[in-house]
Amino acid sequence: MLVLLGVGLAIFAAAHFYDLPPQLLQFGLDNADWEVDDAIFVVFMLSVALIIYGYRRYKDLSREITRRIAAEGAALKLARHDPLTGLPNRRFFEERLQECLHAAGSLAVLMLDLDGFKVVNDTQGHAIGDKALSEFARRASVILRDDAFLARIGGDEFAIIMPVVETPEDAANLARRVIAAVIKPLMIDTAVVQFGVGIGIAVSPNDGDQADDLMRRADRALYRAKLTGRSTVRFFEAEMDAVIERRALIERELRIAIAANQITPYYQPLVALEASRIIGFEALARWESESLGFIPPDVFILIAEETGLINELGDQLFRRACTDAKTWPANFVLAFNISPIQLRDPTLALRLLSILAQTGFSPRQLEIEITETALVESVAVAQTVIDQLRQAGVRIALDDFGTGYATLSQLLSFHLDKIKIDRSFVSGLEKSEEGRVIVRAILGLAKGFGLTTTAEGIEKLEQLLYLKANGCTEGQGYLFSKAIPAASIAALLDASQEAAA
Ligand code: G
Ligand code: G
Ligand code: MN
Repeated sequence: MLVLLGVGLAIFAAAHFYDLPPQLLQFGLDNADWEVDDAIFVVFMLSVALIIYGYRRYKDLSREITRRIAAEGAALKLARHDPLTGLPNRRFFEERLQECLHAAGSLAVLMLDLDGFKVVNDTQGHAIGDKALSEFARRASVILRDDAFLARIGGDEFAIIMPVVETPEDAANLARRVIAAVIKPLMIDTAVVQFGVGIGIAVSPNDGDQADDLMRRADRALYRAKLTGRSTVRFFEAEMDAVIERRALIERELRIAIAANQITPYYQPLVALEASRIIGFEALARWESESLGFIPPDVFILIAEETGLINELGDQLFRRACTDAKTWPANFVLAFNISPIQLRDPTLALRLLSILAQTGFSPRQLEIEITETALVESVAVAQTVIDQLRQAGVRIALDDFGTGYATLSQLLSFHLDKIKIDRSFVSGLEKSEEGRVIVRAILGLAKGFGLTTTAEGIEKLEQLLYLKANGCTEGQGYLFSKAIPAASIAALLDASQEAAA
């Protein structure tokens, strides 16, 4: 109390000696007849008010500070976590990996990528895709021990740090348990979806002692796992670096080759079996690189697909093929391959039709070859593209029939004109009665639905005779000819006419 009074007096005195606020002065004048008691009382009240005000201000400030700390904490959590699954994100993962690497001993980095996620996301919608990712995160979290660190580092990519491994087998066991937990089908609303997960593993210090080296190498092992098949586990191997570097080299050269128009279609004859006559050609891309030599099409087509170059390359090859095919006999067919990636683009049909118009090649002479995978992957877009092409008079052939996952009803709903029987069935003809039963069944099915058939990969006369006897309409294969350059076609046609005569 005394202290308060002291403070009050001090303020009063100070106000006297220095400049008093005008109101206070007025107050003093108005109340000049006040006793000292009254003055002391006023000073006392003023001091109390001042102290209460100070205290309130202090409380406000400390509340504000607490709030800011909490907000910063939330922002920090947001910056280090993925909002969808609540898992740590890539940044947090890298920080944690750095920390773990400071400890002595061996650790494992596992890179995970869902198999089949894109299809679910595209066909069932993003809401289902989101739920599937959350469910994946939940299942994986459940089976991980406390010391393993799981993060979502990209769309359907996850990563795990196993901070202590005695032997690499520990990491492989963990990977297998994750796969086992993930592949059980899951119900989302009314949809049943099922994924696999590919896993690549790098182990320190053998595969590197730096975070970025380990992550890159686990990624390379993952890339290989994905190529091998669904739900596969692969460890990093030194040879993978070489493969990836080679791939990067091919990709660089491929860009140059496309820009310079150096990839050209070759043409393999299509033969009508009954009449033994060439009725057209399938265009097959060939690339002789100046620096790398001959690169097989399955290698560069795959890279073109993965890099998105396939659309440009496909258009370029198609333009070239139409120009070449215009010089062939008027009733000849040009068969042209379209990859599943190309069929995801809704503008594909319009682009092909405009190239037809520009080159003056008739849509009625064109046969587009698509694979089952394309039909399963992006059904709606594929259907639209196919409808647009068919309306223009283009025929649609199903390539590599029997090697994909399409169901019969899916196949029928696409209104195909032709089935191309995969060469694995043709080479299976002489192997067993089962092989022959399958081919006869396919031919019967096609006939029943009014589809023509081309047998691929005919290499032997016996194969040809068997196919012809069982109603196969067309054939293709080394027995007739491999793919040849455009410039050799005239000579081939002359030779086959002479042979017929
Ligand atoms: O040509 P083969 O000769 O090795 O062809 C290998 C694979 O590459 C086949 O599956 C074939 O369908 C595909 N392919 C060949 N040429 C083209 C092309 O111009 N476009 C697309 N998308 N695929 C092609
Ligand atoms: O996937 P698609 O059917 O488009 O690919 C045709 C592939 O088959 C090309 O790689 C082509 O070179 C190849 N091919 C064509 N005829 C034969 C053949 O008689 N035997 C073998 N093994 N391959 C062939
Ligand atoms: Mn083909």
